[in-house]
Amino acid sequence: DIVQSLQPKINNLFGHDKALKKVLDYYDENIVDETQNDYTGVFEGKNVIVIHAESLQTMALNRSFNGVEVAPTLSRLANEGIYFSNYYSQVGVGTSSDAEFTFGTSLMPSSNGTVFVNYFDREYQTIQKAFKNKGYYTFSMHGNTGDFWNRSTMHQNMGYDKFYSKSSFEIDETIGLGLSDKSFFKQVVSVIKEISEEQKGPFYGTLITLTNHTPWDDLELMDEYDTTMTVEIDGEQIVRDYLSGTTLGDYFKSVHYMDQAIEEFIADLDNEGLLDDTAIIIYGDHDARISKNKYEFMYNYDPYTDEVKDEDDEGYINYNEYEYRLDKSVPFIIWTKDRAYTKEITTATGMIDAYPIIENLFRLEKNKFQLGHDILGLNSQDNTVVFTDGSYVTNKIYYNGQNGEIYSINGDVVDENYIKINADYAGTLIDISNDIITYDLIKEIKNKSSEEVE
Ligand code: GP9
Ligand code: MN
Repeated sequence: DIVQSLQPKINNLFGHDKALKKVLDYYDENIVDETQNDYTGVFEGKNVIVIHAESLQTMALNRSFNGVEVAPTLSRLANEGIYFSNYYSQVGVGTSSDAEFTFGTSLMPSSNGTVFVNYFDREYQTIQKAFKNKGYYTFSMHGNTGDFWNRSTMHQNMGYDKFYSKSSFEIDETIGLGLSDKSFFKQVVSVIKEISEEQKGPFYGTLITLTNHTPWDDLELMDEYDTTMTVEIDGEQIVRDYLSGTTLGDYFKSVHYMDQAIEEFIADLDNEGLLDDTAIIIYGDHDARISKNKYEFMYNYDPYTDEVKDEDDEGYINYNEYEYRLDKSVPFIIWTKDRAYTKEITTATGMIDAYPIIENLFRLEKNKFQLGHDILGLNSQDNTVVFTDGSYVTNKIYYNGQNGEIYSINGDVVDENYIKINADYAGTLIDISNDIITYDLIKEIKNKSSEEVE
């Protein structure tokens, strides 16, 4: 009995020591150095508004129906700003909250449970704290209750000075899960105005949208967005209503609504004089969880026959598992009103890279624990984006961590070594993150190094 009851304690001790050694060795070999490149400090001192866009996927941008774009504002911001068009969310079961975590810490989310719920009492090195250290006032805003994903606790832990949750807003219009994005953004502008008047320094604020959350079945308050396709058959114009009522059709309507909400928000900020010295950062938090067969239908629908093409038909798209996974890419946009930096980055980039990129643009103090890279400033041509299940994507291949399958993205051939080095790297990032999270190692390592200094 004694052995039995002591076993978890012994394992934990042993696990801790092993984890600490592994993490210290990793950072010894991968020192996060100061960098200087074309983008260092170019946005230093500007206010920051981060829009955490619920379920926004890249495939919704630059897509039109009947000549009208699904997301004209987001597409415009992407074209006018710094746009990562090959960017991936790296969430685990903690979805929205994992996106906030990876974006804010440059670590992978936990593989066992969810950081926001299970590891909320650990110390993390966050982008919010880094902005605070530069004299920024930090806040977050979201139309849902503060206890959802344990945000009230975790937003404080991450270094937000204030979290404006549901109770801070007037719930005057509800769509889907709660307060509509349009009402939310309208109300947010006046609060940001107050903040900017009251605070002496700049601000860093995260706005978490809500309306574009699955299941997109509450569309009455949204403008009618027409997802039909018109074709001419025997001189007659035929309208094919092939997507209405389907998950993808409803999703596009909902994204169109979010796009309008963001368009109005940016116009309102501008009217209040809040846009001139502010960088707008937008990311899709994770894919919309729409099943593969819906995409297959959309890509292979033939409006002339009103049927779905099969392998023998001309123009048939073999939409395999990997095309589907690549379609889960989400946008990452950094935009300023003066359009000072316009650039599309096609290098595979992950959400853990957001912090190092922003850190460089705003000249923040280096986060020594970051696992991501400054893909913008370092101008990488190839990069490895790791997913929580050990899969990864680069500019050349998608590697399935579950069965070892390789998908060549552009027909590139890679050698065994490339596959192995990246698979090891994926395992390392996942292990280091889990060790840090489970054993609260950032706190311990920081304490150790300050003791050494003394
Ligand atoms: C809820 C919202 C959705 O407040 O952020 O979370 P999700 O279901 O996407 O993880
Ligand atoms: Mn989400």
